[in-house]
Amino acid sequence: MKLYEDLVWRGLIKDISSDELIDKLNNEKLTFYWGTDPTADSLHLGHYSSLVTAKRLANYGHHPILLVGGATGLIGDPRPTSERDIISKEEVSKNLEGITKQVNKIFEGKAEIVNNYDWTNSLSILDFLRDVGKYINVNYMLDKDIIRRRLDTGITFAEFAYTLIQGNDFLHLFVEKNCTLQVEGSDQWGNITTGIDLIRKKLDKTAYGFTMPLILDKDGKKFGKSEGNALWLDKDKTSSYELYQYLINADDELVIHYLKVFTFLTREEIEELEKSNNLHPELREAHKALAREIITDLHGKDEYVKALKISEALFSGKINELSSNEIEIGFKDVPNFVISNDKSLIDLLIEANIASSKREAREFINGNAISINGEIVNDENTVINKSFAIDNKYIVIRRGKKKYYLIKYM
Ligand code: 629
Repeated sequence: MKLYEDLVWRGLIKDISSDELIDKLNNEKLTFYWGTDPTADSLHLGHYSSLVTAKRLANYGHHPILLVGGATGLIGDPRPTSERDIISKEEVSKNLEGITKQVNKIFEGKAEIVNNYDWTNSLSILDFLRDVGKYINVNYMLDKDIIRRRLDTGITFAEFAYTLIQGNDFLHLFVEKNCTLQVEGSDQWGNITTGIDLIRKKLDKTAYGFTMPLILDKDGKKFGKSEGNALWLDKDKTSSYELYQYLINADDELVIHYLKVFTFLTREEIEELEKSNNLHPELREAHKALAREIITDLHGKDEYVKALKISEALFSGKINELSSNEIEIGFKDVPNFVISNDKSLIDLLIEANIASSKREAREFINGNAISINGEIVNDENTVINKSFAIDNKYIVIRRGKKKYYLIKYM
Protein backbone atom coordinates (compact mmCIF):
# COMPACT_ATOMS: atom_id res chain seq x y z
CA MET A 1 0.00 0.00 0.00
CA LYS A 2 1.24 3.49 -0.85
CA LEU A 3 1.88 5.84 2.05
CA TYR A 4 -0.93 8.29 1.40
CA GLU A 5 -3.50 5.51 1.07
CA ASP A 6 -2.29 4.09 4.37
CA LEU A 7 -2.51 7.51 6.08
CA VAL A 8 -6.07 7.96 4.81
CA TRP A 9 -7.05 4.45 5.89
CA ARG A 10 -5.70 5.19 9.36
CA GLY A 11 -7.71 8.40 9.52
CA LEU A 12 -4.61 10.55 9.75
CA ILE A 13 -5.36 13.25 7.20
CA LYS A 14 -7.39 16.27 8.24
CA ASP A 15 -6.13 19.24 6.20
CA ILE A 16 -3.77 19.04 3.25
CA SER A 17 -2.23 22.07 1.58
CA SER A 18 -2.71 20.77 -1.97
CA ASP A 19 -3.33 17.49 -3.76
CA GLU A 20 0.12 17.75 -5.35
CA LEU A 21 1.44 16.53 -2.03
CA ILE A 22 -0.17 13.11 -2.49
CA ASP A 23 2.10 12.08 -5.33
CA LYS A 24 5.14 13.50 -3.55
CA LEU A 25 4.37 11.57 -0.38
CA ASN A 26 3.97 8.37 -2.35
CA ASN A 27 6.80 8.66 -4.84
CA GLU A 28 9.46 11.11 -3.71
CA LYS A 29 11.82 11.41 -0.77
CA LEU A 30 10.91 14.53 1.14
CA THR A 31 12.45 16.22 4.14
CA PHE A 32 9.68 17.12 6.57
CA TYR A 33 9.38 18.52 10.06
CA TRP A 34 7.24 18.23 13.17
CA GLY A 35 7.58 20.56 16.13
CA THR A 36 6.73 20.83 19.79
CA ASP A 37 7.09 23.48 22.47
CA PRO A 38 8.76 22.68 25.81
CA THR A 39 5.74 23.57 27.95
CA ALA A 40 6.32 20.55 30.25
CA ASP A 41 9.28 18.27 30.99
CA SER A 42 7.60 15.37 29.20
CA LEU A 43 5.50 14.81 26.11
CA HIS A 44 2.12 13.11 26.47
CA LEU A 45 0.00 10.64 24.54
CA GLY A 46 -1.43 13.43 22.35
CA HIS A 47 2.06 14.30 21.14
CA TYR A 48 2.80 10.64 20.70
CA SER A 49 -0.04 10.23 18.20
CA SER A 50 1.55 12.76 15.87
CA LEU A 51 5.09 11.46 16.50
CA VAL A 52 3.93 8.02 15.40
CA THR A 53 2.74 9.58 12.14
CA ALA A 54 6.13 11.25 11.73
CA LYS A 55 7.71 7.84 12.24
CA ARG A 56 5.45 6.32 9.59
CA LEU A 57 6.71 8.90 7.12
CA ALA A 58 10.30 8.18 8.16
CA ASN A 59 9.80 4.42 7.80
CA TYR A 60 8.53 5.02 4.26
CA GLY A 61 11.79 6.83 3.44
CA HIS A 62 11.11 10.50 4.11
CA HIS A 63 13.66 12.37 6.19
CA PRO A 64 12.35 13.66 9.54
CA ILE A 65 13.43 16.79 11.34
CA LEU A 66 12.07 17.10 14.87
CA LEU A 67 11.96 20.64 16.13
CA VAL A 68 11.93 21.60 19.79
CA GLY A 69 10.72 25.13 20.38
CA GLY A 70 13.34 26.74 22.59
CA ALA A 71 12.22 30.07 21.07
CA THR A 72 8.48 29.52 20.61
CA GLY A 73 8.27 27.97 24.10
CA LEU A 74 9.28 31.36 25.52
CA ILE A 75 6.23 32.98 23.90
CA GLY A 76 3.48 30.31 23.90
CA ASP A 77 1.21 29.26 21.06
CA PRO A 78 -2.21 30.91 21.58
CA ARG A 79 -4.80 28.54 22.98
CA PRO A 80 -8.38 29.05 21.84
CA THR A 81 -9.46 29.96 25.37
CA SER A 82 -7.04 32.26 27.14
CA GLU A 83 -3.55 33.68 27.34
CA ARG A 84 -0.85 31.30 28.60
CA ASP A 85 1.29 32.05 31.63
CA ILE A 86 4.82 32.90 30.66
CA ILE A 87 7.31 30.14 31.51
CA SER A 88 10.71 31.05 32.97
CA LYS A 89 13.73 30.59 30.73
CA GLU A 90 15.20 28.09 33.21
CA GLU A 91 12.08 25.99 33.06
CA VAL A 92 11.98 26.10 29.26
CA SER A 93 15.55 24.84 29.03
CA LYS A 94 14.93 22.12 31.62
CA ASN A 95 11.80 20.99 29.75
CA LEU A 96 13.67 21.12 26.48
CA GLU A 97 16.23 18.67 27.75
CA GLY A 98 13.60 16.15 28.84
CA ILE A 99 11.66 16.38 25.61
CA THR A 100 14.74 16.14 23.40
CA LYS A 101 15.67 12.88 25.13
CA GLN A 102 12.20 11.47 24.60
CA VAL A 103 12.07 12.38 20.93
CA ASN A 104 15.52 10.89 20.46
CA LYS A 105 14.44 7.67 22.11
CA ILE A 106 11.25 7.37 20.08
CA PHE A 107 13.31 7.77 16.91
CA GLU A 108 15.95 5.36 18.20
CA GLY A 109 18.67 7.99 18.10
CA LYS A 110 18.27 8.44 14.36
CA ALA A 111 16.33 11.68 14.36
CA GLU A 112 17.67 15.04 13.33
CA ILE A 113 16.66 17.32 16.19
CA VAL A 114 16.78 21.10 15.85
CA ASN A 115 15.99 23.93 18.25
CA ASN A 116 14.43 27.10 16.84
CA TYR A 117 16.18 29.15 19.52
CA ASP A 118 19.36 28.69 17.49
CA TRP A 119 18.15 30.84 14.58
CA THR A 120 15.56 32.98 16.37
CA ASN A 121 17.48 34.29 19.35
CA SER A 122 19.97 36.27 17.27
CA LEU A 123 17.29 37.77 15.04
CA SER A 124 16.97 41.48 15.82
CA ILE A 125 13.50 42.95 16.16
CA LEU A 126 14.17 45.13 13.12
CA ASP A 127 15.28 42.24 10.95
CA PHE A 128 12.30 40.19 12.15
CA LEU A 129 9.84 42.93 11.22
CA ARG A 130 11.52 43.61 7.87
CA ASP A 131 12.23 40.03 6.83
CA VAL A 132 9.15 38.31 8.20
CA GLY A 133 6.61 40.88 9.42
CA LYS A 134 6.60 42.78 6.11
CA TYR A 135 5.34 39.71 4.26
CA ILE A 136 2.35 38.92 6.43
CA ASN A 137 -0.79 41.01 6.47
CA VAL A 138 -2.52 41.54 9.80
CA ASN A 139 -5.92 41.00 8.18
CA TYR A 140 -4.70 37.59 7.12
CA MET A 141 -3.56 36.81 10.67
CA LEU A 142 -6.86 37.95 12.15
CA ASP A 143 -8.61 35.47 9.92
CA LYS A 144 -6.81 32.48 11.42
CA ASP A 145 -9.13 30.32 13.50
CA ILE A 146 -7.24 30.42 16.80
CA ILE A 147 -6.63 34.16 16.63
CA ARG A 148 -10.22 34.88 15.64
CA ARG A 149 -11.43 32.90 18.63
CA ARG A 150 -9.31 35.01 20.95
CA LEU A 151 -10.46 38.41 19.77
CA ASP A 152 -13.29 38.56 22.31
CA THR A 153 -11.29 37.51 25.35
CA GLY A 154 -8.17 39.32 24.16
CA ILE A 155 -4.74 38.30 22.95
CA THR A 156 -1.38 39.91 23.64
CA PHE A 157 0.91 41.02 20.86
CA ALA A 158 3.36 38.26 21.86
CA GLU A 159 0.90 35.43 21.27
CA PHE A 160 -0.51 37.18 18.21
CA ALA A 161 2.99 37.23 16.70
CA TYR A 162 3.69 33.58 17.57
CA THR A 163 2.57 32.33 14.17
CA LEU A 164 5.26 34.47 12.52
CA ILE A 165 8.00 32.75 14.50
CA GLN A 166 6.72 29.32 13.52
CA GLY A 167 6.31 30.55 9.94
CA ASN A 168 9.91 31.72 10.00
CA ASP A 169 10.98 28.27 11.23
CA PHE A 170 9.49 26.66 8.15
CA LEU A 171 11.18 29.25 5.95
CA HIS A 172 14.50 28.66 7.71
CA LEU A 173 14.29 24.86 7.39
CA PHE A 174 13.14 25.17 3.78
CA VAL A 175 16.20 27.25 2.89
CA GLU A 176 18.78 25.51 5.07
CA LYS A 177 17.63 21.90 4.88
CA ASN A 178 15.39 21.68 1.85
CA CYS A 179 12.54 20.84 4.19
CA THR A 180 9.38 21.13 2.10
CA LEU A 181 6.71 19.65 4.37
CA GLN A 182 5.38 20.33 7.87
CA VAL A 183 3.25 17.73 9.65
CA GLU A 184 1.31 18.55 12.84
CA GLY A 185 -1.97 18.07 14.69
CA SER A 186 -4.97 19.95 13.31
CA ASP A 187 -4.66 22.80 15.82
CA GLN A 188 -1.48 23.78 13.95
CA TRP A 189 -3.07 24.39 10.55
CA GLY A 190 -2.96 28.17 10.91
CA ASN A 191 0.74 28.11 11.78
CA ILE A 192 1.59 25.75 8.94
CA THR A 193 -0.13 27.96 6.39
CA THR A 194 1.73 31.03 7.67
CA GLY A 195 4.98 29.23 6.81
CA ILE A 196 3.75 28.10 3.40
CA ASP A 197 2.67 31.67 2.55
CA LEU A 198 5.91 33.17 3.76
CA ILE A 199 7.90 30.75 1.60
CA ARG A 200 5.75 31.57 -1.42
CA LYS A 201 5.96 35.31 -0.93
CA LYS A 202 9.66 35.50 -0.15
CA LEU A 203 11.05 32.77 -2.39
CA ASP A 204 8.26 32.16 -4.88
CA LYS A 205 8.50 28.46 -3.97
CA THR A 206 5.91 25.88 -2.94
CA ALA A 207 6.00 24.22 0.46
CA TYR A 208 3.48 21.70 1.77
CA GLY A 209 1.73 20.73 4.94
CA PHE A 210 -0.86 18.37 6.31
CA THR A 211 -2.50 17.94 9.67
CA MET A 212 -3.90 15.01 11.59
CA PRO A 213 -7.24 15.11 13.39
CA LEU A 214 -7.00 15.44 17.16
CA ILE A 215 -7.63 12.09 18.81
CA LEU A 216 -10.77 12.15 20.94
CA ASP A 217 -12.59 9.73 23.22
CA LYS A 218 -16.28 9.00 22.83
CA ASP A 219 -17.28 12.01 24.93
CA GLY A 220 -15.35 14.22 22.52
CA LYS A 221 -12.61 14.86 25.07
CA LYS A 222 -8.92 14.64 24.18
CA PHE A 223 -7.78 11.02 24.21
CA GLY A 224 -4.92 10.49 26.64
CA LYS A 225 -6.30 12.45 29.57
CA SER A 226 -7.35 10.53 32.63
CA GLU A 227 -9.35 12.54 35.14
CA GLY A 228 -8.08 15.71 33.54
CA ASN A 229 -4.42 14.71 33.80
CA ALA A 230 -2.33 13.96 30.75
CA LEU A 231 -0.86 10.51 30.28
CA TRP A 232 2.85 11.28 30.10
CA LEU A 233 5.43 9.46 28.03
CA ASP A 234 7.86 9.62 30.96
CA LYS A 235 7.32 6.37 32.85
CA ASP A 236 8.25 8.01 36.14
CA LYS A 237 5.27 10.34 35.69
CA THR A 238 2.83 7.80 34.23
CA SER A 239 3.75 4.19 34.93
CA SER A 240 3.38 1.52 32.27
CA TYR A 241 0.74 0.02 34.53
CA GLU A 242 -1.32 3.23 34.52
CA LEU A 243 -0.95 3.40 30.76
CA TYR A 244 -2.04 -0.22 30.54
CA GLN A 245 -5.15 0.46 32.62
CA TYR A 246 -6.08 3.44 30.49
CA LEU A 247 -5.62 1.63 27.18
CA ILE A 248 -7.29 -1.61 28.20
CA ASN A 249 -10.35 0.46 29.14
CA ALA A 250 -10.48 2.40 25.87
CA ASP A 251 -13.95 2.78 24.32
CA ASP A 252 -14.99 -0.34 22.40
CA GLU A 253 -16.23 1.73 19.45
CA LEU A 254 -12.93 3.58 19.14
CA VAL A 255 -10.32 0.94 19.92
CA ILE A 256 -9.84 0.05 16.24
CA HIS A 257 -9.34 3.71 15.39
CA TYR A 258 -6.69 3.96 18.13
CA LEU A 259 -4.93 0.86 16.78
CA LYS A 260 -4.70 2.56 13.38
CA VAL A 261 -3.35 5.80 14.80
CA PHE A 262 -0.99 4.60 17.53
CA THR A 263 0.44 1.29 16.35
CA PHE A 264 2.51 -0.05 13.49
CA LEU A 265 0.31 -3.12 13.13
CA THR A 266 -0.57 -3.74 9.49
CA ARG A 267 -3.97 -3.30 7.91
CA GLU A 268 -4.44 -7.08 7.87
CA GLU A 269 -3.58 -7.41 11.55
CA ILE A 270 -5.91 -4.59 12.53
CA GLU A 271 -8.73 -5.99 10.42
CA GLU A 272 -8.35 -9.33 12.24
CA LEU A 273 -8.61 -7.51 15.57
CA GLU A 274 -11.65 -5.65 14.30
CA LYS A 275 -13.38 -8.96 13.57
CA SER A 276 -12.54 -10.22 17.02
CA ASN A 277 -13.72 -6.98 18.61
CA ASN A 278 -17.06 -7.35 16.81
CA LEU A 279 -17.56 -11.08 17.40
CA HIS A 280 -16.00 -11.52 20.82
CA PRO A 281 -15.79 -8.14 22.49
CA GLU A 282 -15.50 -9.89 25.88
CA LEU A 283 -12.06 -11.22 24.92
CA ARG A 284 -10.80 -7.64 24.53
CA GLU A 285 -8.21 -8.77 22.00
CA ALA A 286 -8.10 -5.35 20.34
CA HIS A 287 -7.65 -3.53 23.65
CA LYS A 288 -4.92 -5.93 24.70
CA ALA A 289 -3.12 -5.43 21.41
CA LEU A 290 -3.39 -1.65 21.78
CA ALA A 291 -1.84 -1.72 25.25
CA ARG A 292 0.84 -4.22 24.22
CA GLU A 293 1.90 -2.30 21.11
CA ILE A 294 2.00 1.18 22.64
CA ILE A 295 3.75 0.18 25.87
CA THR A 296 6.28 -2.03 24.08
CA ASP A 297 7.08 0.67 21.52
CA LEU A 298 7.40 3.33 24.18
CA HIS A 299 9.01 1.60 27.14
CA GLY A 300 10.14 -1.79 25.88
CA LYS A 301 9.03 -5.36 26.39
CA ASP A 302 10.03 -5.65 30.08
CA GLU A 303 7.83 -2.72 31.06
CA TYR A 304 4.93 -4.20 29.15
CA VAL A 305 5.37 -7.58 30.85
CA LYS A 306 5.48 -5.85 34.24
CA ALA A 307 2.31 -3.82 33.54
CA LEU A 308 0.53 -6.97 32.42
CA LYS A 309 1.69 -8.89 35.49
CA ILE A 310 0.50 -6.18 37.90
CA SER A 311 -2.84 -5.94 36.11
CA GLU A 312 -3.36 -9.68 36.21
CA ALA A 313 -2.37 -9.99 39.86
CA LEU A 314 -4.82 -7.26 40.80
CA PHE A 315 -7.53 -8.85 38.70
CA SER A 316 -7.07 -12.35 40.13
CA GLY A 317 -6.18 -11.15 43.62
CA LYS A 318 -2.84 -13.00 43.61
CA ILE A 319 -0.94 -10.22 45.30
CA ASN A 320 1.70 -12.68 46.59
CA GLU A 321 3.18 -12.89 43.12
CA LEU A 322 4.18 -9.23 43.06
CA SER A 323 7.47 -7.71 44.16
CA SER A 324 7.51 -4.65 46.41
CA ASN A 325 8.30 -2.44 43.42
CA GLU A 326 5.31 -3.83 41.53
CA ILE A 327 3.13 -3.29 44.59
CA GLU A 328 4.24 0.33 44.79
CA ILE A 329 3.19 0.84 41.18
CA GLY A 330 -0.05 -1.11 41.33
CA PHE A 331 -1.26 0.43 44.59
CA LYS A 332 -0.03 3.97 44.08
CA ASP A 333 -3.49 5.45 44.41
CA VAL A 334 -5.05 3.37 47.21
CA PRO A 335 -5.34 4.61 50.83
CA ASN A 336 -2.24 3.76 52.82
CA PHE A 337 -1.18 3.46 56.42
CA VAL A 338 2.25 3.32 58.03
CA ILE A 339 2.94 0.71 60.68
CA SER A 340 5.97 0.15 62.87
CA ASN A 341 5.07 -2.32 65.66
CA ASP A 342 3.20 -5.58 65.82
CA LYS A 343 -0.53 -5.02 66.03
CA SER A 344 -3.68 -7.09 66.30
CA LEU A 345 -5.50 -7.31 62.99
CA ILE A 346 -8.56 -5.76 64.62
CA ASP A 347 -6.62 -2.70 65.78
CA LEU A 348 -4.97 -2.35 62.42
CA LEU A 349 -8.30 -2.40 60.60
CA ILE A 350 -9.57 0.38 62.83
CA GLU A 351 -6.44 2.52 62.79
CA ALA A 352 -6.10 2.26 59.04
CA ASN A 353 -9.76 3.22 58.59
CA ILE A 354 -10.65 -0.09 57.06
CA ALA A 355 -13.28 -0.71 59.74
CA SER A 356 -15.04 1.86 61.88
CA SER A 357 -15.33 -0.15 65.15
CA LYS A 358 -14.18 -3.37 66.79
CA ARG A 359 -17.59 -4.82 66.14
CA GLU A 360 -17.38 -4.02 62.44
CA ALA A 361 -13.79 -5.29 62.25
CA ARG A 362 -14.89 -8.64 63.71
CA GLU A 363 -17.80 -8.82 61.31
CA PHE A 364 -15.51 -8.30 58.34
CA ILE A 365 -13.01 -10.88 59.56
CA ASN A 366 -15.56 -13.53 60.43
CA GLY A 367 -17.45 -12.88 57.20
CA ASN A 368 -14.34 -13.71 55.08
CA ALA A 369 -14.28 -10.12 53.84
CA ILE A 370 -10.65 -9.42 54.74
CA SER A 371 -7.72 -10.75 52.79
CA ILE A 372 -4.05 -10.11 53.30
CA ASN A 373 -1.82 -10.26 50.25
CA GLY A 374 -4.55 -12.13 48.43
CA GLU A 375 -5.39 -14.69 51.08
CA ILE A 376 -8.50 -14.59 53.25
CA VAL A 377 -7.74 -14.23 56.94
CA ASN A 378 -10.69 -15.16 59.14
CA ASP A 379 -9.08 -15.59 62.55
CA GLU A 380 -9.94 -12.54 64.63
CA ASN A 381 -6.97 -13.15 66.91
CA THR A 382 -4.46 -12.67 64.12
CA VAL A 383 -1.53 -10.45 65.03
CA ILE A 384 0.11 -8.59 62.22
CA ASN A 385 3.89 -8.51 62.22
CA LYS A 386 6.60 -7.98 59.70
CA SER A 387 6.50 -11.58 58.55
CA PHE A 388 3.32 -10.71 56.64
CA ALA A 389 5.08 -8.00 54.66
CA ILE A 390 6.18 -8.60 51.09
CA ASP A 391 9.92 -7.81 50.85
CA ASN A 392 9.64 -6.65 54.49
CA LYS A 393 7.82 -3.59 53.20
CA TYR A 394 4.21 -3.90 52.19
CA ILE A 395 1.02 -5.60 53.25
CA VAL A 396 -1.93 -5.34 50.91
CA ILE A 397 -5.29 -5.62 52.61
CA ARG A 398 -8.44 -6.09 50.63
CA ARG A 399 -11.85 -5.53 52.12
CA GLY A 400 -14.76 -7.04 50.23
CA LYS A 401 -14.35 -7.48 46.50
CA LYS A 402 -12.50 -4.38 45.46
CA LYS A 403 -11.44 -2.06 48.25
CA TYR A 404 -7.64 -2.12 48.62
CA TYR A 405 -5.40 -0.64 51.32
CA LEU A 406 -1.65 -0.53 51.45
CA ILE A 407 0.08 -1.00 54.80
CA LYS A 408 3.70 0.16 54.76
CA TYR A 409 6.40 -0.75 57.26
CA MET A 410 8.55 2.17 58.33
C1 629 B 1 7.50 25.76 16.26
C2 629 B 1 6.70 25.32 17.29
C3 629 B 1 7.43 25.12 15.01
C4 629 B 1 6.58 24.06 14.80
C5 629 B 1 5.76 23.61 15.86
C6 629 B 1 5.83 24.25 17.09
C7 629 B 1 4.96 23.78 18.22
C8 629 B 1 3.48 24.07 17.96
C9 629 B 1 2.65 23.52 19.14
N1 629 B 1 2.45 22.20 19.18
C10 629 B 1 1.77 21.52 20.26
C11 629 B 1 2.67 21.40 21.49
O1 629 B 1 3.83 21.82 21.43
O2 629 B 1 2.20 24.25 19.99
N2 629 B 1 3.20 25.47 17.82
O3 629 B 1 2.18 20.89 22.48
C12 629 B 1 1.37 20.09 19.77
N3 629 B 1 2.38 19.44 18.95
C13 629 B 1 1.96 18.11 18.43
C14 629 B 1 0.72 18.21 17.63
C15 629 B 1 -0.36 18.81 18.45
C16 629 B 1 0.10 20.18 18.99
O4 629 B 1 3.57 19.34 19.59
O5 629 B 1 0.88 18.98 16.49
O6 629 B 1 -1.47 18.99 17.63
C17 629 B 1 -0.74 17.86 19.56
O7 629 B 1 -1.02 16.58 19.09
O8 629 B 1 -0.89 20.75 19.82
O9 629 B 1 8.21 25.58 14.00
